[in-house]
Amino acid sequence: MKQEELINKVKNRERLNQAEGEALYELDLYTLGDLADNIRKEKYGKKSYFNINRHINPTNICKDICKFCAYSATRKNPNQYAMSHEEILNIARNSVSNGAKEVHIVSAHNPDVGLDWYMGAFSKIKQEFPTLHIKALTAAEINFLAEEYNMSYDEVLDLMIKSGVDSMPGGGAEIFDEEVRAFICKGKVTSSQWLDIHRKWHKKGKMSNVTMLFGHIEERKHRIDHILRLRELQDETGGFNAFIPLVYQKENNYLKVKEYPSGQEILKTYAISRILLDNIPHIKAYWVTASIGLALIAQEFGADDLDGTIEKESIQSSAGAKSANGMNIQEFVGLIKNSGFNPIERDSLYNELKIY
Ligand code: V47
Repeated sequence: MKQEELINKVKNRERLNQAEGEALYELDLYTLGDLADNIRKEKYGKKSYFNINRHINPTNICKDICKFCAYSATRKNPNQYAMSHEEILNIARNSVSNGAKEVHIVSAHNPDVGLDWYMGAFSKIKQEFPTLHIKALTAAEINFLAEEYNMSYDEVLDLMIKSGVDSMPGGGAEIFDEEVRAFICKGKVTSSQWLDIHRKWHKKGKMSNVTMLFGHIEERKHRIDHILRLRELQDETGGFNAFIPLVYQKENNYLKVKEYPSGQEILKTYAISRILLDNIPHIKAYWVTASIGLALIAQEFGADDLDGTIEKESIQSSAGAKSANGMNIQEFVGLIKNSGFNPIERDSLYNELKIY
């Protein structure tokens, strides 16, 4: 297909297939950026969403070994920990007093702490803060809990709802291609299991996000395949709020990568996500992995959300990201404004709370 035909297809809002998705990468950056920016403008104008949130990572002890992970306690990171419920609650208390409206709770697959440790933390937080949104447990953790405690996915999901979990984060998706996945995270939740867990969650009337870890050993075709598998599930359920391309961070882990993605490749990936995912409302430029500078530019390449202030972050900062202490709200808002966009504080389900 000629580039002109491809461009017209995007302008006419026609759906693209795998080959066409791959061909988008061949467009020059500005043409591609413009196409994505027009779609973004149509949906959100100059609005850029963020929330005031707190990431909590209660344990780093993990029975799985993902080559890209620098967070789990291993030979390279021997500092094992598992927080008590009181420690988790104290973090939530402190964050609420600082204005947090969401806690994002993601752990490792720790076989020693028990199911009640995972679920009890949520119910205690919910009991004390009924309106605080709890976004917790990736599909990888849910698969781990189901296997470990001999439960069905439905049973784990129902228990989450009973314990006060409001939505699911998008972690654990990595790259769906089975061959790449077998190399980077053999043994953890499979692609079809990941999709099935989100399908089941959506069918219970709940929302979730989805990530894609890129910039390691995968190729462009694997990213497009990942995105199209998501588009298919979203057609069926409509339960995804946001797509989050995570840029691979390279330090302190076991994945040897020949070539890291350039800024252009990262921006192209945001733009292509916006173009292909005509049914997932939000594209999140997660500043933690993209760097704040590139995340701000990504607002002109299809992204409409920058995640949040985060306060503390352990997973990507263990692998080199500059996110350990989150971002000050005034600074965050100032950066968005200075980049020409209107910062809109949202809640976890994208209701607008405050226009800055
Ligand atoms: O799935 C692990 C990733 C994810 C590295 O739902 C790495 O709103 C880069 O899911 N380099 C967990 N990434 C984080 C996550 C997330 C983050 C922000 C927002 C949301 C949301 C979800 O972190 C894992 C994995 O793909 N990760 N190691 C690394 N070296």
